[in-house]
Amino acid sequence: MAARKTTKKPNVSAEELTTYYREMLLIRRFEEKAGQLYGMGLIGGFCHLYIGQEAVVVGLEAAAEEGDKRITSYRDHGHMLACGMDPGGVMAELTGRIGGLSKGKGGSMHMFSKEKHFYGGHGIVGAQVPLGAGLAFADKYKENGGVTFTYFGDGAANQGQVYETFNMAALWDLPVVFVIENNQYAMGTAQARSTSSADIYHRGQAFGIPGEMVNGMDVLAVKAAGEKAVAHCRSGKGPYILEVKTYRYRGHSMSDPAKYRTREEVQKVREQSDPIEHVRELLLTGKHATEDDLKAIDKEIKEIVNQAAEFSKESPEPSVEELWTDIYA
Ligand SMILES: Cc1ncc(C[n+]2csc(CCOP(=O)(O)OP(=O)(O)O)c2C)c(N)n1
Ligand SMILES: [Mg+2]
Repeated sequence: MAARKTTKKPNVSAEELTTYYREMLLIRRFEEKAGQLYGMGLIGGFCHLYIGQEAVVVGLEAAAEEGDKRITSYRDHGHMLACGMDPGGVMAELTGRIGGLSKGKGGSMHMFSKEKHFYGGHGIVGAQVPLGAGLAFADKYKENGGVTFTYFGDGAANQGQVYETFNMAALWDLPVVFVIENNQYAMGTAQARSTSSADIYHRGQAFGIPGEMVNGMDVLAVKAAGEKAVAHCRSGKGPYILEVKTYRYRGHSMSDPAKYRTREEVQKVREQSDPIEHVRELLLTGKHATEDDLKAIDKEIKEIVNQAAEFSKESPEPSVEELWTDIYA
């Protein structure tokens, strides 16, 4: 992974940096708490944590405008928190309670928000990619200037439907940013074992879709690349690909013992490239914040997450009648 560069002083305000710090920390602490609740047996089924990847979604949300859409895979808690969905509603969905965003009937992989333009939450690898292009098609048809962020993983990038989608998105100049969250593993398979080329974003070339590689451990780099991609899409030039190089610290899901990599590998990334530590350093060295300021933010975030966890335990399970609501028939 590209090493983080902190030598150049970034042109960014204290307020902006603090916002990114807060948003990334919320995702990290939320996910840690979800991991704990899972361990306690309060969350069942699949649960895929986003720890390590926080800068990807926080950087791209900073490049989005009101009305833009987002759609992603099952590793979706970070995306929901970053677009402003309620942490209590997300956590209560994880515990399968009525206060959850899908009334406790969807779980970790199946949450949506019309208000925040979040279209899921998809358990089938790659399924969200054509759906993302469909959302962009609707925006283009309605001429509303919207852009859709369609997130998928390095493993999903080897699926055929991704390339059928690239073809149509390019053919119709759809305003969609394809975000490849390259965390370097697809379940237990390292990228080099599954993927013929080192750079996945190159694959857009066959369809005339421009793209670039981005350091996904640097929220400012992600934001800058996101702004460029969004400007491209919004100006009517069609899709854009961002391959965001990142890393997940935890296993694929809560049931993964992660035997396919060493502890040292994970530790090295944590020590050398952690996205939250990066912003923390920028805040402290730029004298934008003191240790005490950051401690106060940490406390505030912990409080939000604790409240979300309390709500997720106190909210009742859905009643049997709920089986007959929110269905097509
Ligand atoms: C069509 C389909 N095939 C296989 C699976 C099982 N599966 C779940 S996640 C996954 C790996 C996906 O890896 P990647 O796209 O890199 O995303 P990440 O989990 O790293 O975020 C696989 C094979 C599935 N859910 N759907
Ligand atoms: Mg992956």
